[in-house]
Amino acid sequence: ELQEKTLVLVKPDAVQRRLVGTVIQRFERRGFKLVAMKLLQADRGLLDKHYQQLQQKPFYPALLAYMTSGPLVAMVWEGYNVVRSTRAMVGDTDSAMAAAGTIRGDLSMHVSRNVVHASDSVETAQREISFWFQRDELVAWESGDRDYTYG
Ligand code: YYY
Ligand code: MG
Repeated sequence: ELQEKTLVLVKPDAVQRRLVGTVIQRFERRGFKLVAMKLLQADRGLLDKHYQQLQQKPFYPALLAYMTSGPLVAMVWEGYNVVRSTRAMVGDTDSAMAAAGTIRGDLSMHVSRNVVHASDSVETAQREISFWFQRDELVAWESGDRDYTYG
């Protein structure tokens, strides 16, 4: 499925640390196609939906404070196996355990400031994309290198 999509958030710590370009570059260089992107200040309502299954966790208040502390960049990336590949590129949730070579392993040190979000399944991705983007904010375009990216 070449049109599989995933949601990536460049979290507020990464925006403050001027890592937005670095994160985008990782996904671009892998070959994925950017189909939506915006900078926004997330509010509590949006994050409550996004992190629905974490609302009862003890760290949730701190997570909310962090995620609303400044702007973040929301993006949708498209391509073959993009959900699984992106999770592998992002690395372990706990940055302290994340392997070198992953985004978290290279750019961060602590679970509470782990630079990026990426959807964890195709179904989650579809739901998360609908929370962060209107349908008409996704851009369908043909990338010129397609025959050189896929066999
Ligand atoms: O999908 P992923 O971001 O890798 O981890 P989740 O288990 O979905 O948790 C979401 C988010 O919550 C995580 O990126 C950091 C934060 N968090 C935390 O602050 N402390 C924990 N012990 C676990 C997760
Ligand atoms: Mg998650």
